[in-house]
Formats: sequence, C-alpha cells, structure tokens
Amino acid sequence: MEYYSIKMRSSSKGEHISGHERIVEKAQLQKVLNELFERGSRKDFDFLNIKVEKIEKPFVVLKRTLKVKTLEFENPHEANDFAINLLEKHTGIKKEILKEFISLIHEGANAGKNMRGAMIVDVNGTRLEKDREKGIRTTLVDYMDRKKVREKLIQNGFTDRTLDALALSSKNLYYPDIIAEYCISDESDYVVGYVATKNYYYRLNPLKEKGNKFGGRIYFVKKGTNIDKLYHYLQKVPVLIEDADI
Ligand code: PML
Repeated sequence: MEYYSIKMRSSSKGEHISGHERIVEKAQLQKVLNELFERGSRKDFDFLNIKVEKIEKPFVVLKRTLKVKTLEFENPHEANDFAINLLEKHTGIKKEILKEFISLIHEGANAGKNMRGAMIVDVNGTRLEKDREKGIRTTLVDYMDRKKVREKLIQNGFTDRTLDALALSSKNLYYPDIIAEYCISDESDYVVGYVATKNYYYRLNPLKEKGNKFGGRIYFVKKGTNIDKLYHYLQKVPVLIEDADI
C-alpha cells in the first residue's frame, strides 16, 4: 500500500487561519485534497499551501489509541487541580512548578501569544524545546480508517477535535521518553482539554475558561531525554492508528 502525507495551512495577512494534516492511501488523495482545500478556504485567505509527500519510511502501526476517560468538573479551577495532582503523580514535578507552566499556557506562553507548538518540560522542571516561540509540533499521525473511527467517536458524543487530539497524544505517549501531556485548545470556546498518561487520555471538562483565546500543549519527558531523537520521532516518524479505545 502506498501512503502520502498531506499538510495544509492557510493564512490572511500573516495570521494563521487553518491547518490540518492527514496520511492517506494513494486512492484517497484527490478526495482528501478537496476536503482540505475546503477546510482551509472557509474564511477569507490570502495564502493557502497544500503539500503532498509520499511516505517512504516504514511507519509505526498502533492497534489502538490511549483509553479515553471523560471527567466533568464544576469549573476550570477544579479540573486543573485534578490535572496537577495527576501530573505530579506521573512526573514527580512539584505542584507549584506545574502550576507555573500551566498558567503560562493559559496566558500565552510566547510572550503573551500562543506558542506554535508544544513546550517540552523534563522531570526536573527544565524546559527543553529548541525554540520557545515555535515549540515542537507533532506531525505525521492519522487513523488507518479515519471515517470509521470518526463515526465511532461522534456517535459517542466526542468531537472532531477529540479525533485529532487523541491521535496526536497517542503518537506522543507511545514514545518511551514522553511521560505525560497537558493540553488546552487555542479555540476560545472549546473548553474541554486533556491530560494524557501512558495509558489514559483524560478529557477534562472544562479545563479552561470560556472565551480564553490562549491554548497549547506541554510534553513532560524523562530526565536525560535525547532532544534530537525526540524531535525526529515527533516530526518524521509516521504513525497510523487502527482504532480508538473509548
Ligand atoms: C477533547 O475534546 O478530547 C479535547 C480536545 C482538545 C483539542 C485541542 C485542540 O484544539 O487542538
């Protein structure tokens, strides 16, 4: 089977509008190109780029995603307390330090703007990403049969954002040196966020205040993580997932 990676992004006056990535079989290329063009052009744009590349490398196939658990809270404060306790348990990082990193994400971790990718923090509480504005973006991950998995998630009350975030965090947590992940959306009205650990994707509702336009991700990694190898895995190793564990 021949697989291709498709990456789309659109912008207006330098401001990001939309971005999406897929991995598809050759036979689906045309259809998915149309879908991504439609997605990128919903708003007025002055730049839209679609890149198609054949995947030559052997890829990782995961049988299933992390297991999804949804937890409801009275407010973001309670949900973040839960997240911080969970992260302390899994990373050993002190609560006060976790709180500082999480606050940064809620307030714009790139000098009052969103970072483009994720922050990387090791268990000593040291930031490791090569560029603090860019962060690290996980790419090259998709479902073998996206339509089937999407239907299953939507029927069970999940969203398209869950579909993408679950794939991304399942790729992340498959890497031995990544211990946990924290995420809130940069879409101001999407308040469900998550903490992922080696086995679970905890959807926490609501993890941020409605109306907050800030969002982002933190990847927590082991001490001594080789940063070049980590970047290579997250950006260059294709991962396809067979099913969602919900
Ligand atoms: C969920 O619904 O499972 C949480 C998804 C978080 C989406 C983050 C994003 O917008 O990329």
